Amino acid sequence: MTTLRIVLGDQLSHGLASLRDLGPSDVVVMAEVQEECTYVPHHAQKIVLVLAAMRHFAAELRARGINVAYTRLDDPDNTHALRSEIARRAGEFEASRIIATEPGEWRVEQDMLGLEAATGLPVEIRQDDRFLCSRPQFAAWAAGRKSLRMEFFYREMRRQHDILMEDGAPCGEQWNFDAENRKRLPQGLVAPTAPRFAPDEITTEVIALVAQRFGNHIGKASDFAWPVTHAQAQSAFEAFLTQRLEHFGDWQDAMQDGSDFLFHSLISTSLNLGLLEALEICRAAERAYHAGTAPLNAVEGFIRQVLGWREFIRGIYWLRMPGYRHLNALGATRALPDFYWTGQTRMRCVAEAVRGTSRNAYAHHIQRLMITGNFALLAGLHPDEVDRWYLAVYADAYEWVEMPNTRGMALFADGGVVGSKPYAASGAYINKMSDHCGHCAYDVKQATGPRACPFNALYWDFIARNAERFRGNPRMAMPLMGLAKMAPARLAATRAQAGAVLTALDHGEMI
Ligand code: FAD
Ligand code: DLZ
Ligand code: SF4
Repeated sequence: MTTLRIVLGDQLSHGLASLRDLGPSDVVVMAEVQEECTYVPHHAQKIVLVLAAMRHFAAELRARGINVAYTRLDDPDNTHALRSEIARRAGEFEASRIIATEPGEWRVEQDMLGLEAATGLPVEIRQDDRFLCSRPQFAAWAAGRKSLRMEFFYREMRRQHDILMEDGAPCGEQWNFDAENRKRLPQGLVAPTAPRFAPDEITTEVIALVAQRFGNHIGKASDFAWPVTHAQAQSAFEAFLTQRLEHFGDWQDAMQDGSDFLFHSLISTSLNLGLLEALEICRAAERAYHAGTAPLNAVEGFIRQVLGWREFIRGIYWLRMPGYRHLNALGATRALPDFYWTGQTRMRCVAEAVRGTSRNAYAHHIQRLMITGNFALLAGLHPDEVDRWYLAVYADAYEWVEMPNTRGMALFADGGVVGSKPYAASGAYINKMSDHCGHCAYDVKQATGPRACPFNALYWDFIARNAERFRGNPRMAMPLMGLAKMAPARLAATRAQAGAVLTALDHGEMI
């Protein structure tokens, strides 16, 4: 009686639900398949990351005496889709049943749900309890609420898991210290270097495979340096705890020309693969606070990202899929400009975000939200195209986390499910939070004229063209008031400038 135990590319946890109660004749099935490597044109380093981590995990399972049927990308028998690989293994091992763990993507879950019909075997799909809030728990929390706000969800998670709590109240008598976490970086400040990992033999082989097969994808496989094992992920996280957590809060929203990582933790690639555990991470950060090695604004800010935002975003994805992937509340239609792939733009802030993205398959949150995301929002880029880009270019991108962040938080295409207002900003915000403008061909103080920062005109054009939509939203009252106060001639000139920028975009001209 052989049971197939399915482990997908982002399910590399030894405690995974589908790996529990393994019998001696059970077979773990893992498969590298072309379909998963190409359903969007993933960054070369993202493919290396997933395949190299999968190979290391399979080796760890085998070292524990577990039988693993592992399909490599270049195996001649590879059918190159997850469902057909599982069906092939079911026949090969004359399996009597299949056990899987909830996939991270709706598309893959549809595949798993079709397995019974494809194989004629019973299929059990177990809850993915690596997440701290199950899908039913989130649905129960959401039921009957008029709006779903992360902040209230987060407080419940803090209480439920007893994190940063003292006698039933939040540590520091405040749930959220965000107001302290919006500082600009002091000039000349150099962030500690984050550890990068030299490829071993397994990873080197994957790098060569990816370079050969996906050489036309964005990024260089040979620059790969992300953690691919539990041990590497743990040491990367410990370096964050001891060297960067202390200032995580202060400079969480800051950007610096030439700096790719600043004080961010860089744990998303490992967390999302299953190389780190969310609860462990939060407890370790909490210990740093109690030990006095990191202040509360940093620790609370960090824990809110993992316990709050990460779980909330996943909850929204499963609550609202499959309809969520079609939402386009602002009716955005424009094609994604080429500079999202090439970085060829005179807008320094965008060029820097794309440069880091291309180099590392990484950009930090504010670059994703307030630079590339903000530009996409203001310019009215189609959410399908923007989603495809974010899903492709970041090493931590899986649809459950990418889509609500992109379509919801950055583009407001969900009409206010993830956030209560669009994160729209002019150049002034970027100038406040970074030193990019000092290196830019454009002048951040100008809204019209040949050197005017494109974000300025696009911002006012965005507010003006959506004014009716935003009228009933109290959080949009300030920008609408600003719009109303603008002299008609100035508004007309600003909107004409925006029109010229958008026309240039449509014609593929350099901006
Ligand atoms: P840190 O800044 O150090 O934060 C710590 C951890 O908190 C992260 O590793 C992550 O696990 C979690 N976290 C923080 N913010 C969020 C959030 N908004 N949603 C979910 N988790 C969060 N994150 C992904 O993991 N995958 C994605 O595909 C992804 N796409 C995004 C797309 C857009 C448009 C935006 C605005 C954000 C996206 N994020 C995504 C969220 C966030 O930007 C990344 O998690 C973060 O930049 C990863 O870097 P870090 O590990 O250094 O994070
Ligand atoms: C992202 C990715 C890539 C590039 N390759 C594979 C693969 O070869 N095999 C696999 O099982 N998973 C891969 N993944 C992850 C999947 O696309 C998808 O995100 C997860 O299966 C969802 O749980
Ligand atoms: Fe970006 Fe405008 Fe500043 Fe240039 S001037 S870096 S385009 S915000």
